[in-house]
Amino acid sequence: MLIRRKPDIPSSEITDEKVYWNRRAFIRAAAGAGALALGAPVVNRLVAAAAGGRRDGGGQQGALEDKLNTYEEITTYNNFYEFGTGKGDPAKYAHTLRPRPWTVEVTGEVHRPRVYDIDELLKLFPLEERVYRLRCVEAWSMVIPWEGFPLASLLERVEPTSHARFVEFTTLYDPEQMPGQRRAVLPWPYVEGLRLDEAMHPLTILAAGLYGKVLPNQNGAPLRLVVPWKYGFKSIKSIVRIRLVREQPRTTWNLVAPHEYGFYANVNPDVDHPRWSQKRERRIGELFKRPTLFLNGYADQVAHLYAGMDLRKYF
Ligand SMILES: Nc1nc2c(c(=O)[nH]1)N[C@H]1C(S)=C(S)[C@@H](COP(=O)(O)O)O[C@H]1N2
Ligand SMILES: [Mo]
Repeated sequence: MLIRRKPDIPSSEITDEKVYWNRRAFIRAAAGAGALALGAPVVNRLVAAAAGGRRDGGGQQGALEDKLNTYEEITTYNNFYEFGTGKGDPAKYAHTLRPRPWTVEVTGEVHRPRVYDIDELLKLFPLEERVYRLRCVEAWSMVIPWEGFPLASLLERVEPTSHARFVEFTTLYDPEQMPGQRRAVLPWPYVEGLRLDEAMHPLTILAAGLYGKVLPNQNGAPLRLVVPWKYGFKSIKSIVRIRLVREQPRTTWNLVAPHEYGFYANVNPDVDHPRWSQKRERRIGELFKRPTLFLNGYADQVAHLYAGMDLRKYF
Protein backbone atom coordinates (compact mmCIF):
# COMPACT_ATOMS: atom_id res chain seq x y z
CA MET A 1 0.00 0.00 0.00
CA LEU A 2 1.59 3.21 -1.12
CA ILE A 3 -0.47 5.90 0.45
CA ARG A 4 -2.61 5.66 3.50
CA ARG A 5 -5.65 7.81 3.85
CA LYS A 6 -5.77 9.32 7.29
CA PRO A 7 -8.99 11.15 8.01
CA ASP A 8 -8.09 12.49 11.42
CA ILE A 9 -4.98 13.79 13.03
CA PRO A 10 -5.48 14.60 16.70
CA SER A 11 -6.08 18.31 16.94
CA SER A 12 -3.57 18.44 19.79
CA GLU A 13 -0.87 18.11 17.14
CA ILE A 14 -1.82 21.26 15.39
CA THR A 15 -3.69 23.53 17.76
CA ASP A 16 -1.65 26.53 16.67
CA GLU A 17 -2.34 25.90 13.02
CA LYS A 18 -6.03 26.70 12.79
CA VAL A 19 -5.77 27.98 9.26
CA TYR A 20 -4.63 24.54 8.24
CA TRP A 21 -8.09 23.18 8.75
CA ASN A 22 -9.80 25.95 6.91
CA ARG A 23 -9.79 23.90 3.77
CA ARG A 24 -12.74 25.49 2.07
CA ALA A 25 -11.40 28.97 2.66
CA PHE A 26 -8.09 27.91 1.20
CA ILE A 27 -9.62 26.52 -1.94
CA ARG A 28 -11.88 29.54 -2.36
CA ALA A 29 -9.01 31.93 -1.85
CA ALA A 30 -6.81 30.03 -4.23
CA ALA A 31 -9.49 29.92 -6.88
CA GLY A 32 -10.18 33.60 -6.42
CA ALA A 33 -6.54 34.43 -6.86
CA GLY A 34 -6.45 32.16 -9.88
CA ALA A 35 -3.59 30.57 -8.07
CA LEU A 36 -4.28 27.02 -7.11
CA ALA A 37 -6.45 24.02 -7.61
CA LEU A 38 -9.32 25.40 -9.66
CA GLY A 39 -11.62 22.52 -10.32
CA ALA A 40 -10.33 20.64 -7.33
CA PRO A 41 -13.46 20.24 -5.25
CA VAL A 42 -11.72 18.42 -2.46
CA VAL A 43 -8.19 18.46 -1.23
CA ASN A 44 -7.61 14.93 -0.15
CA ARG A 45 -5.92 14.36 3.12
CA LEU A 46 -3.32 11.81 2.23
CA VAL A 47 -0.54 10.74 4.46
CA ALA A 48 2.44 8.80 3.28
CA ALA A 49 2.37 5.54 5.11
CA ALA A 50 6.15 5.34 5.36
CA ALA A 51 7.24 2.20 7.12
CA GLY A 52 4.35 3.31 9.25
CA GLY A 53 4.17 1.88 12.69
CA ARG A 54 5.27 -1.51 11.48
CA ARG A 55 6.75 -3.60 14.15
CA ASP A 56 9.08 -5.56 11.90
CA GLY A 57 11.26 -2.83 10.46
CA GLY A 58 13.76 -2.48 13.28
CA GLY A 59 11.77 0.07 15.20
CA GLN A 60 10.96 2.21 12.19
CA GLN A 61 8.35 4.86 12.79
CA GLY A 62 6.02 6.22 10.17
CA ALA A 63 5.07 9.79 9.42
CA LEU A 64 1.67 8.91 10.89
CA GLU A 65 3.12 9.01 14.39
CA ASP A 66 5.33 11.99 13.68
CA LYS A 67 4.22 15.37 14.93
CA LEU A 68 3.96 17.99 12.23
CA ASN A 69 6.46 20.80 12.34
CA THR A 70 4.86 24.20 12.73
CA TYR A 71 4.27 26.54 9.82
CA GLU A 72 6.75 28.89 11.47
CA GLU A 73 9.49 26.24 11.63
CA ILE A 74 8.94 25.09 8.05
CA THR A 75 9.03 28.58 6.61
CA THR A 76 11.89 30.13 8.60
CA TYR A 77 14.56 27.42 8.68
CA ASN A 78 15.67 25.95 5.38
CA ASN A 79 18.09 26.04 2.48
CA PHE A 80 17.55 28.06 -0.69
CA TYR A 81 20.99 29.27 -1.73
CA GLU A 82 19.54 31.62 -4.32
CA PHE A 83 18.73 33.82 -1.31
CA GLY A 84 21.80 33.19 0.81
CA THR A 85 23.55 30.31 2.54
CA GLY A 86 22.14 30.84 6.05
CA LYS A 87 19.10 28.86 7.20
CA GLY A 88 17.25 32.08 8.01
CA ASP A 89 18.15 33.81 4.74
CA PRO A 90 15.36 32.42 2.51
CA ALA A 91 12.67 33.70 4.88
CA LYS A 92 14.39 37.09 5.09
CA TYR A 93 15.21 37.65 1.43
CA ALA A 94 12.92 35.56 -0.79
CA HIS A 95 10.35 38.38 -1.01
CA THR A 96 12.18 39.53 -4.16
CA LEU A 97 11.04 36.39 -6.00
CA ARG A 98 8.01 36.97 -8.23
CA PRO A 99 6.13 33.68 -8.57
CA ARG A 100 3.59 35.16 -11.03
CA PRO A 101 3.58 35.27 -13.97
CA TRP A 102 5.52 32.02 -14.26
CA THR A 103 5.93 29.31 -16.84
CA VAL A 104 7.13 25.73 -16.58
CA GLU A 105 8.54 24.16 -19.73
CA VAL A 106 8.20 20.40 -20.08
CA THR A 107 10.42 19.25 -22.89
CA GLY A 108 13.03 16.82 -24.18
CA GLU A 109 12.21 13.19 -24.93
CA VAL A 110 8.43 13.67 -24.99
CA HIS A 111 5.83 13.49 -27.74
CA ARG A 112 3.93 16.55 -26.51
CA PRO A 113 6.40 19.19 -25.28
CA ARG A 114 4.69 22.21 -23.74
CA VAL A 115 5.21 25.44 -21.93
CA TYR A 116 2.61 25.68 -19.18
CA ASP A 117 1.52 28.83 -17.47
CA ILE A 118 1.64 27.98 -13.77
CA ASP A 119 -2.05 28.68 -13.16
CA GLU A 120 -3.04 26.66 -16.19
CA LEU A 121 -0.90 23.79 -14.89
CA LEU A 122 -2.47 23.94 -11.44
CA LYS A 123 -5.95 23.79 -12.96
CA LEU A 124 -5.06 20.52 -14.66
CA PHE A 125 -3.95 18.65 -11.55
CA PRO A 126 -5.92 18.69 -8.30
CA LEU A 127 -3.80 19.24 -5.23
CA GLU A 128 -3.66 16.60 -2.52
CA GLU A 129 -2.17 16.92 0.89
CA ARG A 130 0.89 14.76 1.51
CA VAL A 131 2.51 14.69 4.92
CA TYR A 132 6.16 13.82 4.31
CA ARG A 133 9.33 13.83 6.31
CA LEU A 134 12.09 16.00 4.91
CA ARG A 135 15.61 14.86 5.84
CA CYS A 136 18.33 17.35 5.03
CA VAL A 137 21.79 15.99 4.27
CA GLU A 138 22.98 18.25 7.11
CA ALA A 139 21.23 15.89 9.54
CA TRP A 140 18.17 17.92 10.51
CA SER A 141 14.64 16.94 9.60
CA MET A 142 11.04 18.14 9.61
CA VAL A 143 7.56 16.80 8.93
CA ILE A 144 5.71 18.91 6.39
CA PRO A 145 2.11 18.85 5.12
CA TRP A 146 2.62 19.63 1.43
CA GLU A 147 -0.10 20.36 -1.10
CA GLY A 148 0.84 18.91 -4.45
CA PHE A 149 0.16 16.47 -7.24
CA PRO A 150 2.10 13.46 -8.50
CA LEU A 151 4.87 14.38 -10.92
CA ALA A 152 3.78 11.26 -12.84
CA SER A 153 0.49 12.98 -13.77
CA LEU A 154 2.36 15.74 -15.58
CA LEU A 155 4.89 13.39 -17.19
CA GLU A 156 2.14 11.11 -18.48
CA ARG A 157 0.43 14.07 -20.05
CA VAL A 158 3.45 15.01 -22.19
CA GLU A 159 4.00 11.36 -23.19
CA PRO A 160 7.65 10.41 -22.68
CA THR A 161 9.27 8.75 -25.69
CA SER A 162 10.84 5.31 -25.40
CA HIS A 163 14.23 7.04 -25.13
CA ALA A 164 13.42 8.91 -21.91
CA ARG A 165 15.39 7.44 -19.00
CA PHE A 166 15.96 10.38 -16.66
CA VAL A 167 14.30 13.68 -15.74
CA GLU A 168 16.25 16.91 -15.35
CA PHE A 169 14.85 19.85 -13.35
CA THR A 170 16.02 23.46 -13.51
CA THR A 171 15.40 26.38 -11.14
CA LEU A 172 14.82 29.94 -12.35
CA TYR A 173 17.95 31.91 -13.20
CA ASP A 174 17.40 35.60 -12.53
CA PRO A 175 19.93 37.38 -10.29
CA GLU A 176 17.54 40.31 -9.93
CA GLN A 177 14.92 38.16 -8.28
CA MET A 178 17.43 35.79 -6.71
CA PRO A 179 20.27 37.93 -5.34
CA GLY A 180 22.24 34.89 -4.16
CA GLN A 181 22.91 34.12 -7.82
CA ARG A 182 25.16 37.18 -8.02
CA ARG A 183 27.70 35.20 -6.04
CA ALA A 184 29.31 32.03 -7.34
CA VAL A 185 28.55 29.97 -4.23
CA LEU A 186 26.98 27.38 -6.56
CA PRO A 187 26.93 27.04 -10.32
CA TRP A 188 23.64 28.62 -11.42
CA PRO A 189 20.94 27.77 -12.18
CA TYR A 190 20.38 25.01 -9.63
CA VAL A 191 19.74 21.70 -11.40
CA GLU A 192 18.58 18.30 -10.20
CA GLY A 193 17.67 14.94 -11.66
CA LEU A 194 15.83 11.69 -11.09
CA ARG A 195 15.77 8.37 -12.84
CA LEU A 196 12.47 8.08 -14.75
CA ASP A 197 11.11 5.35 -12.46
CA GLU A 198 11.87 7.50 -9.40
CA ALA A 199 10.16 10.44 -11.07
CA MET A 200 7.10 8.32 -11.89
CA HIS A 201 6.79 6.90 -8.37
CA PRO A 202 3.52 7.99 -6.75
CA LEU A 203 5.33 9.38 -3.68
CA THR A 204 7.14 11.92 -5.88
CA ILE A 205 5.16 15.14 -6.08
CA LEU A 206 5.30 18.67 -7.38
CA ALA A 207 4.18 20.90 -4.52
CA ALA A 208 2.44 24.26 -4.85
CA GLY A 209 1.40 24.75 -1.24
CA LEU A 210 1.93 23.76 2.36
CA TYR A 211 -0.28 23.83 5.44
CA GLY A 212 -3.18 24.57 3.15
CA LYS A 213 -1.65 27.81 1.90
CA VAL A 214 -0.01 28.83 -1.32
CA LEU A 215 3.68 27.90 -1.19
CA PRO A 216 5.73 30.71 0.38
CA ASN A 217 8.58 32.02 -1.76
CA GLN A 218 11.22 30.66 0.61
CA ASN A 219 9.90 27.12 0.20
CA GLY A 220 10.19 27.20 -3.59
CA ALA A 221 7.23 29.07 -5.03
CA PRO A 222 5.42 28.61 -7.26
CA LEU A 223 6.30 24.94 -7.85
CA ARG A 224 8.93 22.66 -6.32
CA LEU A 225 9.76 18.99 -6.27
CA VAL A 226 9.34 16.80 -3.18
CA VAL A 227 10.99 13.37 -3.11
CA PRO A 228 10.52 12.17 0.46
CA TRP A 229 12.98 9.27 0.52
CA LYS A 230 15.91 11.41 -0.64
CA TYR A 231 17.99 14.06 1.09
CA GLY A 232 16.39 17.49 0.94
CA PHE A 233 18.69 18.85 -1.75
CA LYS A 234 17.04 16.65 -4.39
CA SER A 235 13.79 18.57 -3.85
CA ILE A 236 14.55 21.43 -6.21
CA LYS A 237 12.64 24.71 -5.82
CA SER A 238 11.09 27.32 -8.10
CA ILE A 239 11.19 25.07 -11.17
CA VAL A 240 11.09 26.59 -14.66
CA ARG A 241 12.04 23.55 -16.74
CA ILE A 242 11.48 19.79 -16.64
CA ARG A 243 13.33 17.91 -19.35
CA LEU A 244 13.19 14.21 -20.11
CA VAL A 245 16.57 12.97 -21.21
CA ARG A 246 18.47 9.87 -22.25
CA GLU A 247 21.55 10.26 -20.05
CA GLN A 248 21.87 10.80 -16.31
CA PRO A 249 21.67 14.59 -15.85
CA ARG A 250 24.10 16.67 -13.86
CA THR A 251 22.97 17.78 -10.43
CA THR A 252 24.15 20.88 -8.60
CA TRP A 253 25.53 19.33 -5.42
CA ASN A 254 27.13 16.47 -7.29
CA LEU A 255 28.90 19.02 -9.53
CA VAL A 256 30.11 20.99 -6.52
CA ALA A 257 31.34 18.09 -4.38
CA PRO A 258 31.02 14.72 -6.13
CA HIS A 259 32.56 12.71 -3.31
CA GLU A 260 30.08 14.17 -0.81
CA TYR A 261 26.85 14.28 -2.83
CA GLY A 262 25.88 11.53 -5.23
CA PHE A 263 23.20 11.43 -7.89
CA TYR A 264 20.95 9.12 -5.90
CA ALA A 265 21.11 10.88 -2.52
CA ASN A 266 18.87 8.28 -0.91
CA VAL A 267 18.54 8.82 2.83
CA ASN A 268 20.80 6.11 4.20
CA PRO A 269 21.99 5.93 7.81
CA ASP A 270 24.65 3.39 6.76
CA VAL A 271 26.42 5.68 4.30
CA ASP A 272 28.00 8.59 6.12
CA HIS A 273 28.67 11.96 4.59
CA PRO A 274 32.51 12.16 4.42
CA ARG A 275 32.48 14.91 7.05
CA TRP A 276 29.71 13.71 9.39
CA SER A 277 27.58 10.76 10.35
CA GLN A 278 24.15 10.17 8.83
CA LYS A 279 23.07 7.74 11.56
CA ARG A 280 21.04 10.27 13.51
CA GLU A 281 19.16 13.47 12.87
CA ARG A 282 17.82 16.46 14.75
CA ARG A 283 14.12 16.85 14.21
CA ILE A 284 13.56 20.60 14.30
CA GLY A 285 11.72 21.37 17.53
CA GLU A 286 13.01 18.34 19.43
CA LEU A 287 15.73 18.24 22.03
CA PHE A 288 17.29 14.84 21.42
CA LYS A 289 18.49 13.37 18.18
CA ARG A 290 16.58 10.49 16.70
CA PRO A 291 17.85 7.63 14.54
CA THR A 292 17.71 8.23 10.79
CA LEU A 293 15.57 5.69 8.95
CA PHE A 294 16.69 3.92 5.77
CA LEU A 295 15.09 5.67 2.78
CA ASN A 296 13.73 8.14 5.35
CA GLY A 297 11.19 5.51 6.47
CA TYR A 298 9.75 4.95 2.98
CA ALA A 299 11.61 1.69 2.32
CA ASP A 300 8.44 -0.39 1.97
CA GLN A 301 7.35 1.80 -0.90
CA VAL A 302 10.60 2.49 -2.74
CA ALA A 303 13.30 -0.04 -1.84
CA HIS A 304 12.42 -2.10 -4.91
CA LEU A 305 13.66 0.74 -7.09
CA TYR A 306 17.17 -0.02 -5.87
CA ALA A 307 17.09 -3.82 -5.79
CA GLY A 308 20.50 -5.20 -6.65
CA MET A 309 22.24 -1.81 -6.51
CA ASP A 310 25.23 -1.23 -4.27
CA LEU A 311 23.98 1.80 -2.36
CA ARG A 312 27.49 2.59 -1.10
CA LYS A 313 28.66 3.00 -4.67
CA TYR A 314 25.44 4.64 -5.88
CA PHE A 315 25.06 6.97 -2.91
N1 LIG B 1 16.75 25.85 -6.14
C1 LIG B 1 17.09 25.33 -4.96
N2 LIG B 1 16.41 24.27 -4.49
C2 LIG B 1 16.73 23.72 -3.28
C3 LIG B 1 17.83 24.23 -2.53
C4 LIG B 1 18.53 25.36 -3.06
O1 LIG B 1 19.50 25.89 -2.46
N3 LIG B 1 18.12 25.88 -4.26
N4 LIG B 1 18.17 23.65 -1.31
C5 LIG B 1 17.76 22.25 -1.12
C6 LIG B 1 17.98 21.77 0.22
S1 LIG B 1 19.59 21.45 0.66
C7 LIG B 1 16.96 21.47 1.11
S2 LIG B 1 17.25 20.73 2.60
C8 LIG B 1 15.55 21.82 0.78
C9 LIG B 1 15.06 22.67 1.95
O2 LIG B 1 13.92 23.42 1.71
P1 LIG B 1 12.47 23.01 2.24
O3 LIG B 1 12.54 22.93 3.72
O4 LIG B 1 11.57 24.08 1.76
O5 LIG B 1 12.17 21.69 1.61
O6 LIG B 1 15.46 22.53 -0.46
C10 LIG B 1 16.29 22.03 -1.51
N5 LIG B 1 16.00 22.67 -2.77
MO1 LIG C 1 19.52 20.07 2.54
